[in-house]
Amino acid sequence: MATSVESVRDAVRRHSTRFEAAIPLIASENLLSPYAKELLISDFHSRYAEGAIGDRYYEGNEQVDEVETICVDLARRLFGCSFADVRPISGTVANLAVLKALAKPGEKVGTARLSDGAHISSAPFGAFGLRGVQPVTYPWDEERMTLDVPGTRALLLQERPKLCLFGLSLFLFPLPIEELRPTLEEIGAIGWYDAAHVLGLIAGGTFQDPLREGCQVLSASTHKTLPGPQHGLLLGEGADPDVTKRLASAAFPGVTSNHHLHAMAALAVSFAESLAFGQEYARQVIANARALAQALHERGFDVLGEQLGFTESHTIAVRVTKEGGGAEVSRRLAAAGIITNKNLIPGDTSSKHPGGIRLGSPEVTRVGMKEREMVQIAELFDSLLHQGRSEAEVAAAAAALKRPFTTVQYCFGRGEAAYRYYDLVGRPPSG
Ligand code: DSN
Repeated sequence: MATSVESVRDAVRRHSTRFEAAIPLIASENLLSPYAKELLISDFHSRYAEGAIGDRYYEGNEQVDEVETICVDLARRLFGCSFADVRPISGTVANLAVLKALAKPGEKVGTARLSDGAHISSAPFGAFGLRGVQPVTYPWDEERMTLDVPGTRALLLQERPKLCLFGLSLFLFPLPIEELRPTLEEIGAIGWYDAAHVLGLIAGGTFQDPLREGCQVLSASTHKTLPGPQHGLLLGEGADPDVTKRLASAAFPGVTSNHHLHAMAALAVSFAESLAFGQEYARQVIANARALAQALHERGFDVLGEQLGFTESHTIAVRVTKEGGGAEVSRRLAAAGIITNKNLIPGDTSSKHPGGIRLGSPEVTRVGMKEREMVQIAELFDSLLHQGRSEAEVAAAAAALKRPFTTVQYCFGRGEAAYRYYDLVGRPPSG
C-alpha cells in the first residue's frame, strides 16, 4: 500500500516539476497564491456547513460563517453587485443552479453554439440536457467574431426564451449585450452571463461589465483569469428579489449539500488579492495575449481576428491546418514543453479534427512574464512548427525561458514557488 501512496505522490511531484519547466498556455488555467493555497489544506477541508450563513444544520460552523460572510462581502465589492453566493463548487455547478432556479424542463434557453465557442454546459449532453431545456442558438458574426446582433434579435423575437445565456469558452471579444438589451427587455428575458473565462478581466475592469450592460445574473468558475481555487460563483444585480431567492435555494439544497469550505476560504483570499492587484494583472494578461498573437502572426501563423487586433481578452485562437491540425500541433507542442489545447474554430466541420489551437496568457502572466517573453514564446512555436527544430531542442529552450519565472506575482506574500509540492509528512514506510 505504501508503495501505491508513494507512486501517487511521485507522479504528482513529477507533474509539478514538469509544469515548472513548461510554458503553460491553457486559457482556463492559473496558479493559486500562497495564502490561498494554504487554506486548501486547512481544517475547513474536513467540515460540513450545510445551509446558509447563520442557519446551518451542523454545529461548529462559527468560523465558517465568519469566512463565508467575508467572502460574500468581497465578491459584492469586487463586482459591484448586491447578491453573491459562493457555495457552488464549480462553474458547471453554478450553471446548473441558474438553470434550476430560472428555467423549467422543456423551456427554451438562449445560448451561443458550441462551434462558435460556447461551453459544454449549453450542450444537450451537458447541463442544458440535464435540466431538459431546449437550446435556442444565436447566429454568429464571423467578421466581428461575436454574436450576430440583427440575427440574434430576430431569433429572440421569434423564439422568446425567458432566459438568455451569454458566455464562451473561446472568449476573444466582449459579447454585444448592450446592443441586445432592448430585445431582452421586450421579450421579458433574464440576461445570464457565464463569466468563467473572463471573471478576472471583469474584476480588473478591463473587459465588459455584464451586470451593468443588461444581464442580471452571472455565474462563473473562479480559477481562470480570476486566479482563485477551483470553485464556483453566482452573482446578481438588478434582479427581482424572487430571482436571487431562487438562485440561493438552487445553490443549496439544489446543487450542493455541503459546499467546499476550504475552497471557499481560499476564494476569499483570491478576491482580496484581486481587489489589490486585479487591475494591473488583468491589463498585463490582455497585453500579453495581444503581444503573443502579434508575434505569432509576424512569424506566419494564422492567428484569428487580425482585423480586430486579434483579441481583447486573455485568449487567442490560431488556425493550424497547414501545420498539421489542432490535435497534431498541440501534441507536438506539449512534447516540446508548451502546453496548449486543440480547439474547434469557426469553419471547422468535424469536432474530431479541430483546425485550431487555443492559447491563453493567464498563467504565464501570473509568473511575471511580459510582452518580451511573449515574443520569445512565439519564436519557440516558429522553431518547432516552421523551422524543423526537434521537440527536445525546443523543450530545452522553453525550460530556459521559464527558469526565471517560477514565483507567483500579483498577490500577497510574493516570492513563493508557484509549482511547489507541499511535502508535509515525508516518505511512507516501504511495503
Ligand atoms: N473546459 C474549460 C475550458 O478549458 O474552457 C471550461 O470549463
